[in-house]
Amino acid sequence: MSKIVLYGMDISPPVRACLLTLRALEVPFEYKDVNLLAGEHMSEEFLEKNPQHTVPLLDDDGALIWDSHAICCYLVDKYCKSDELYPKDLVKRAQLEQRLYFDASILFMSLRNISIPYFYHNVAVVPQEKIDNVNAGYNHLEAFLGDNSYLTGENITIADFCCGATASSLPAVLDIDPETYPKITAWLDRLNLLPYFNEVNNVGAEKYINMLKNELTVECS
Ligand SMILES: N[C@@H](CCC(=O)N[C@@H](CS)C(=O)NCC(=O)O)C(=O)O
Repeated sequence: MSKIVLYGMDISPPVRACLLTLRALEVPFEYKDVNLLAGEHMSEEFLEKNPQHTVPLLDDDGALIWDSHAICCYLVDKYCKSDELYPKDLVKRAQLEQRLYFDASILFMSLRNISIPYFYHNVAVVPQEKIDNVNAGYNHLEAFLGDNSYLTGENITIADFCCGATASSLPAVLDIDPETYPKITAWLDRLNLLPYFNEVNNVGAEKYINMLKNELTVECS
């Protein structure tokens, strides 16, 4: 088997999505910590590997892949004997990919648009509009879940790992009210039943929440 290296930082939701996928697949890998807060992602060595300077970054025997969603798809396609986590059926795959693009462009972005100004520019006052974007993401997620146990049906997939890693970190900026969002709440409880979810995801998510939660205030308009 080829040598897999994942570059990441455990507080990062997209990194945790890849760690969840690797753990589900039981694929051995080496983990290399990249301290974003110390600027290690801007080093010449890292930029040569990923000019977009983001984690996660996967190095699979010299093949460099970044963006957590691309990494998770690649890992299942290459290393999973069954296609349950990322179905080959075209319609199921397209529906799952919609959830991945939703995470990449809406859900995670609503968090990144608040956390990056805070971590890199000490911007602790958050415009209400950015909080509204988080709420809009929650509303979509609640609707996508519908009556299903997981995001694309009754089976857990990489869409749950990607959106779950983000959703469990979003309380850093806005709590998930169980009365408003009962389906998201039940889904996260279900993900918590995975034997590795706490260790692989929640420890980093809690660290992330603790770093942000009491530091941010919402701008009064
Ligand atoms: N869409 C990307 C987002 C990755 C991302 O924004 N990662 C953050 C950490 S959570 C990062 O590396 N930030 C440093 C930077 O953008 O320079 C993915 O899913 O991998």
